[in-house]
Amino acid sequence: MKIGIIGLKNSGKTTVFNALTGLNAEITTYTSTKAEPNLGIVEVIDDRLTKLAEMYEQEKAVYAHIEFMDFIGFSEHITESEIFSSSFMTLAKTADAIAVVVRNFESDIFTDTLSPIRDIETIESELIISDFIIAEKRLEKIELSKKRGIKDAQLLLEEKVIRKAIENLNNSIPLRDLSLNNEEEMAIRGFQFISQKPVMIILNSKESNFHQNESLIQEIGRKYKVIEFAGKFEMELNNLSTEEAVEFMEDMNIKESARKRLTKFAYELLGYISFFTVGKDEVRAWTIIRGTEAVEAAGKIHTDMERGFIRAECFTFDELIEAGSEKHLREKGFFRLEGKKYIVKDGDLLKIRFNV
Ligand SMILES: Nc1nc2c(ncn2[C@@H]2O[C@H](COP(=O)(O)OP(=O)(O)O)[C@@H](O)[C@H]2O)c(=O)[nH]1
Ligand SMILES: [Mg+2]
Repeated sequence: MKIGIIGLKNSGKTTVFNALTGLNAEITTYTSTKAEPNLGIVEVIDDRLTKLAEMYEQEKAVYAHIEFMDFIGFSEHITESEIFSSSFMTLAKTADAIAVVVRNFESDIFTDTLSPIRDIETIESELIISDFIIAEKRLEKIELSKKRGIKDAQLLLEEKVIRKAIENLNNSIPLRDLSLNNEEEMAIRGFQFISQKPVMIILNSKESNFHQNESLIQEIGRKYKVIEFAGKFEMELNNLSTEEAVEFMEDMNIKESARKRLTKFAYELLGYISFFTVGKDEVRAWTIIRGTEAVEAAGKIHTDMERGFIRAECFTFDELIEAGSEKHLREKGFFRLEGKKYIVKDGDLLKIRFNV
């Protein structure tokens, strides 16, 4: 999973990026001219997989990964007409979800007043404008094609969706709020519209008022999924020993690390779940979208497993814990054989029987 971190300049994107990744990317109070984003890959530590490694006596546990991309503050650097061609948009398009870091701390470096709501609106309109430009350009091309006599069903469908998109964007409605059926969705998928991507707001609060922003969070929450960080504080935790960090977190009433909180949040936002496999020499977590069928999940592991799928041997992590071991679990009759169409659940352990 790839998450693109965006936001206004000095909102704390790099700080949050560092807090999440444990990396030490440069924090600047000035406009960086660096066009390259910071990239960081982190493991999704899932305690269930840790437990499985222990139970099956496997040394190797392969966790899922999340890739974070930290961009420069784009609205300051890129004029509207440049957005589409910019390296920013090209990269942002590869993200599965967008995390918008919003400033909720005061500092001398800002001349404007503190207003997270205003900043969210600014970012949202940037995304909308960017998509609007792309959609308009596409519509011009479609009209040209039609003049040249190309009028196949696919083109007409695309035109319909693009017009619908433009109408929405014109009314300041992001494309993620546009309801499209499967066909319509497919017709514009190639454009990777940025306002269509799932979005989460990271409210970056100062240490002294962290956890005291209920009404603000409620207000943002009416439109967006929102999570609160104390970015600077949480970044600094990375420099402490584990014991010290735990103590500091307790003081701030932070129960889990920024990374863990964001991971859970992102999985929820994107509708992702995990299933596990126990192999010869590793236990492993796999990420799939909720609602995925067993045969498709098998394909995640290996295309041969999808092609030659026979059955999935299946039980849940909770059942395994309850039984105490796989042997007991079989005795208790928790062990299931599922077919291709079985909808894989979060926490399932799968063994795919296949034949190619
Ligand atoms: N007080 C406070 N300052 C922060 C916080 N997050 C970032 N800053 C400061 O804001 C400035 C810009 O941070 P940076 O992460 O570089 O912002 P970016 O431009 O969005 O990447 C730096 O001086 C940070 O120390 C925060 O949560 N609280
Ligand atoms: Mg930065």
